Amino acid sequence: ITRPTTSTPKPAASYGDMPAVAGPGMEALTAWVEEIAALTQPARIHWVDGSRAENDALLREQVEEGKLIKLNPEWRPGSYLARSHPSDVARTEARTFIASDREADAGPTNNWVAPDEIRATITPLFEGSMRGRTMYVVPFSMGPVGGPLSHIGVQVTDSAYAVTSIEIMTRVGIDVLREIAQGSPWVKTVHSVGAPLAPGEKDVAWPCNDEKYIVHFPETLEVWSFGSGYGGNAILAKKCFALRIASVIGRDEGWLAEHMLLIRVISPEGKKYHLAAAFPSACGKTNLAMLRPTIPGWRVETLGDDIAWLRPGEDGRLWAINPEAGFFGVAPGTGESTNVTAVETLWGNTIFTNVALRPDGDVWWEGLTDEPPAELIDWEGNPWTPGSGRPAAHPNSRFTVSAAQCPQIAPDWDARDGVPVDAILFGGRRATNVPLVVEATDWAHGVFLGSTISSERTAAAEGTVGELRRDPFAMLPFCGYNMADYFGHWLKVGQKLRFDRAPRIFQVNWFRKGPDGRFLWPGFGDNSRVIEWIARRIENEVGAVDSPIGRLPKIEDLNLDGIDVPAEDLAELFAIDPASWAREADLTEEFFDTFDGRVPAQLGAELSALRYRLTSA
Ligand code: GTP
Ligand code: SPV
Ligand code: MN
Repeated sequence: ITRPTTSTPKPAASYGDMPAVAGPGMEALTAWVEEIAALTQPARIHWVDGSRAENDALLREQVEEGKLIKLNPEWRPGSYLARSHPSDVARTEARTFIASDREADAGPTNNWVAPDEIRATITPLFEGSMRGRTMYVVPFSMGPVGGPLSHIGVQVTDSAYAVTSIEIMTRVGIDVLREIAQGSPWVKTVHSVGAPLAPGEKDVAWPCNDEKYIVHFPETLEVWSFGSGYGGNAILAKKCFALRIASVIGRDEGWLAEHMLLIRVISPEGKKYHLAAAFPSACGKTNLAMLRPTIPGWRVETLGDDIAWLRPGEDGRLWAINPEAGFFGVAPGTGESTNVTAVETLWGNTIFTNVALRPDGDVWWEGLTDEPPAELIDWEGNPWTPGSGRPAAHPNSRFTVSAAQCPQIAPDWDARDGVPVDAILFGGRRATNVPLVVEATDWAHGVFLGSTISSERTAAAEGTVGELRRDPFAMLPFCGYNMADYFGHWLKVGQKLRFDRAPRIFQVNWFRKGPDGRFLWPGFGDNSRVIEWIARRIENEVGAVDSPIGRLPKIEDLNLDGIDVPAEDLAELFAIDPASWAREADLTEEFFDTFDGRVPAQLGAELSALRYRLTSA
C-alpha cells in the first residue's frame, strides 16, 4: 500500500493510500497522520497492514539498502543482522523526558520539562525530519486485539527497522485499525530517526541524530521520539507506551503497568503457580521467564519476559497479561548452559542487533558458546579474533523474536483475561547484603521492599556499568509519574485485593558475590530451587525464619539436591549484617527524602520498623 509522491510538499490528504477501513474513529486518525506528515514532510506514506508479504518486502528493502545483513538461511532462516551507529546502542535516560503539566507529577526521578517548552524545542527538529524517507503508519495493539486489558496505539516512524521490530514485538494489522474505526481510544506515538535525505543523497546503514529526545506527554497520551533507532527509544509501544504512558493510565484506572516477566510454574503434583518478577534491565527477566528447572518434575511455561499489566479482579486476585508479542532480549550471556530455551527460540525469523557475524553467515556473541570462533566480524563491522581484546558483540546487543517461537511458551499465553498472580518477586544485582531470597511479611512490607530495590548498573542504558543505584520496582527509568505517588498506588491496589488472595511478595538476588568476586549462587536453572521454596511457602508447607528484613528460608527447606554449594557460601548467601543494613536504611531515608514528603506514611513506618528490628536483632 505504498504510493510515491513528488518532492514538492502536497496537501497532506493526497499522501499515500489508506486501507479500506471505515468508521467514526478513522477521521481523527487520518487527520493526525496528515498533521504529522505536514510537519515531517516525508516523500511517501505507507499504511502498514501487518501482512506477511509486506513484512517480507520491508526486510528485503532493508537488505538492499544495506541496513540489514541477511543471515545464512541454512543456519538461521528468515533472520537478519542490524549494526547500529556506535553511539546508538542503548536507552538514553538523560534524553528521556516526562512532560506533565506540573513538575511534581513527574517527580524527582524523571527529567521533567514543561509541555509547551518541549514542544517548542522539538517541533523544529521534526520539521522536515522525514524528507526523502517513507513515513510508516503502524497501528498496534498491546495485549490481544479487543481484549479487556488491552490498549491500542499508532506509531508513525521513518524507520523500516522500527516497523519490522514493532511487527515482532506487538500485534500489528488491519484488525487494530478496525478497533480504531469503531472508536476505541488510542495513543499517539511519533518517531523519527532525525536524518532527512536531500534529493539524491545516499542513505547510511543506521540513520540517527546526535541530538536525541524521547518525550512523553502523560496528559495527552502522546510520545515523541527523535534521533535514535535503538529499541527502547524507537519501538515506542514498549517502554514509552506500555510502561511510561500505561503507568499513568493505570494510576488513573486502578491497575499496574510493570517492568515484569510473567511465568507459570508447574509442580511435580501438577499444581500451577503464576509468578511475576521485576528485575532491572539486563538483570535476568528473560532468563527467569524461560527457566528450565534443574529440579526433577518442575516445569515453567513462559508468558512474558519484560512487561506485565496487572489488574485487581472481581475475585480479589491480581490478574496479569503480557501486553507484548515478542522478546527484545539481551544476547550476551545467552547460551546452551544458561538459557537453552532462548537459544532454541532464536532458530530463525529473528532480527539481531549489534551481535557478531560468523564467516559462515551465522551470528555469535559472548556466552553463546564456551569457546569463541577463531574469527568473526565484530558488531562494528571490523575483523575480530579471540585475541582482539574487546567483545565481539556489544554488551547490550539484542535479539528480536516472536513469543510464539519459544518452545515453552504457555499454550494460553495470549489469553484475553490473563492469569491470576500468586507471587511477585523483586530483585536486582547486588554483590553484597541482599540475601538469595526473603519473603515480605505482608503487602505493605512487600511494597516497601519494592520501593527500596537498588541494583548495579548494566549496559542496557548509558552510564557507568557496575555503579549501584536505586531502581525501585525496577521502574526507575520507566515510571511515567511521581515515583512516590506510584508507591502509594501500589498500596492502594493492595487494598483492592482479598487479603488471602493477594500475591505473596518476595525479594530475590541471584548476584551475591563472595570476597573473591565469584557468584555464590549457581543461578539460571538452579533458580528453580528458590521458586520451589516460594511455592512451598504459598502452600504453607514450610516455615520461615524471621529476620529484621523479612522471612528467610530455613536452610533445610531449600532443595539443594544435585548441586554443590559449600556451607560457607550458603551461610554468606543469607548473611544479614545489621550494620550494613542500618546503612541501607539510612540510604533509604535519604532516597525517600528526595520526594519532599510525598512518600506514603506507611512506607516511612516500614522504614522505622526495619530500624527497630535491626537494633533489637
Ligand atoms: P531487559 O531486557 O534489559 O529488561 O533485561 P532482562 O532482565 O530480561 O535481562 P536478561 O534475562 O536478558 O539477563 C541479562 C544478563 O543477566 C545476561 O547476561 C544473563 O546471562 C545474566 N543472568 C540472568 N540470570 C542470571 C542468574 O541467575 N545468575 C547470573 N549470574 N547471571 C544471570
Ligand atoms: C530494557 O532496557 O529494560 C529493555 C530493552 O528491555 S529496551 O526495550 O531497549 O528498553
Ligand atoms: Mn526491560
